[in-house]
Amino acid sequence: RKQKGCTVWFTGLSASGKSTIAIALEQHLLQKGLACYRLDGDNVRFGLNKDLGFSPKDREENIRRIAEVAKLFADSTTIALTSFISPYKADRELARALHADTKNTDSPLPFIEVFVDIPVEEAEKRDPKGLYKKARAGEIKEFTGISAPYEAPEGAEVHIHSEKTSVEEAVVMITQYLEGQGLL
Ligand code: GGZ
Repeated sequence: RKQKGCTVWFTGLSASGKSTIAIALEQHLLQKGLACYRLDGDNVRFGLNKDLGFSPKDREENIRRIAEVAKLFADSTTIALTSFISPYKADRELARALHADTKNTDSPLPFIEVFVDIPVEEAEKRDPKGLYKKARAGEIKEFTGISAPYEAPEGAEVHIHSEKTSVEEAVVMITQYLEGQGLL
């Protein structure tokens, strides 16, 4: 049976666990023999988007380009996994709309939004890279959750409460959703 492509779009605060879950999901899919590709800050913000910072305009352009690239992977029948804060509702809606738009692809491509939900206090307690501390000290400006907004999704296909859900459980939640949609 031919694999279908789609984009699994993670959104959530820094230190919410998005990348950890995306990596575990990628491992799970690869073990099943499915083609997938994970886009995250490490391979995008240092390459394609190295000209962009964290102003609202730059985040918008960051998300727009990532959405276009994810869509191309999905169109190639790969499962694209994206792991970016994507704090603005309008930018996520644009990413979704691009996947539905058939101007540059044969058919609409499924877009699955996964909200990795964590209270900002909890993310700040985790602070694995010390970024929240720097943001509180004013050393990082416009830091999401501290001095820049995070607009929580309302209609995410999968909603993971990060403090109460293990990485393995999160992977099961997402794969069950994808199976239900006939995507796995
Ligand atoms: C938020 C920032 C900022 C600011 C640097 N605000 O925990 P991390 O380090 O590894 O993940 C964060 C990453 C966010 O980049 P994204 O491309 O996902 O953001 S967005 O979707 O909003 O465009 C964090 C680091 O970059 N970082 N400065 N000011 N996160």
